[in-house]
Amino acid sequence: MSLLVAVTGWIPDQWLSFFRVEASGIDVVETSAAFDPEAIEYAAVWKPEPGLLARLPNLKAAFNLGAGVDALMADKTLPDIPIVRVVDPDLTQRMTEYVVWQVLHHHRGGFHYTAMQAARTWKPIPDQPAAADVRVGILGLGVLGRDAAGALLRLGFQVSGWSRSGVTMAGVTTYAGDGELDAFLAGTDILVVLLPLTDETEGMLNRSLFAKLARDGRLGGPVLINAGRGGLQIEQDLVDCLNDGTLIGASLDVFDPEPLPPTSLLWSHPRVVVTPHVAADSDPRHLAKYVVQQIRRHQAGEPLLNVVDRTKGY
Ligand code: NDP
Ligand code: OXD
Repeated sequence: MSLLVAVTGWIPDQWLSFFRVEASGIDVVETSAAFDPEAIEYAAVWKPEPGLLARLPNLKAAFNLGAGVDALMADKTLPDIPIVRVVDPDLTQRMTEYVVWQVLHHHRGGFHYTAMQAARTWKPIPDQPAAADVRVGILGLGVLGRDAAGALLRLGFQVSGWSRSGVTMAGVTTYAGDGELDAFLAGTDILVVLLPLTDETEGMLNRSLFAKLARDGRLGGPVLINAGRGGLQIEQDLVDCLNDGTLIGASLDVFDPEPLPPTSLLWSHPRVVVTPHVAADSDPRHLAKYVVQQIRRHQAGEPLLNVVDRTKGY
């Protein structure tokens, strides 16, 4: 029995070495060397070449080495096998760090103080709002959204969340589905986006949505933080809304395409923080363990955990 490891854009040797440590008794193979497609029963992948999995006739399950499965779902030849995504406390913690970092940046006047330091100017923001005065709305109250919500609540922010099913969480005002989206947006000063990219969510971060965010908040206007996927946002709308004050700031970790082209206006926009899709990196040490444990469960006849719902696309 073999496990195929195929990662695009990451360092394959690093992943292979951690898998080989964890997977005693399992033959770990890679795409750059010859392998027998019939021997592969499991695959651990990140953005694999489309069609690769369809060429493995005995594949029993594929493990996506990230939380978001959009790249895999875009492969129209994907075989009808369970697709398992990452749910990992280390990745979750990293995302919560990113969200807290960026919320505090906007809440505490990060752009202002960076500019004032560059100008050697002592200029406090008058009447700094308290966290309790600021409403953070999380679009996507899943594994990552709920953890970030918990950390923001502990900091004292007012937190709300939007999901498809209306999942509830103590201390968080929750909204469900398209019918409650406008009400959610109307009560949000800082919009944190932790949604998957699906047919339903693609392009939803557009001018029409930004215009529905609260304009009566203590920060002087709404802020966008997107760590979900770049395909959720319409980049031109974002730039225009930042320029005309519909948004007063943004933190963006994800783009379409990635890497963000050097010509993008987002790089140099004075009210934008750009990071290169690093909000929550997948750590090979943790994920090799996670995948191999799941393979052993599956071989013992136990159900796989965190299987993607192919009809919902996440
Ligand atoms: P989950 O599947 O646990 O959560 C997704 C949330 O989005 C759920 O609350 C779900 O609602 C909601 N949702 C999905 N579609 C809709 C819809 N059409 N309408 C309303 N709500 C919807 O995912 P995770 O929290 O683990 O991850 C979220 C995303 O974060 C990933 O898909 C990935 O794109 C991104 N990500 C980015 C990283 C980075 O480094 N920038 C790292 C890791 C992930 P419901 O609860 O009702 O199903
Ligand atoms: C993920 C990611 O989905 O890295 O885990 O974006």
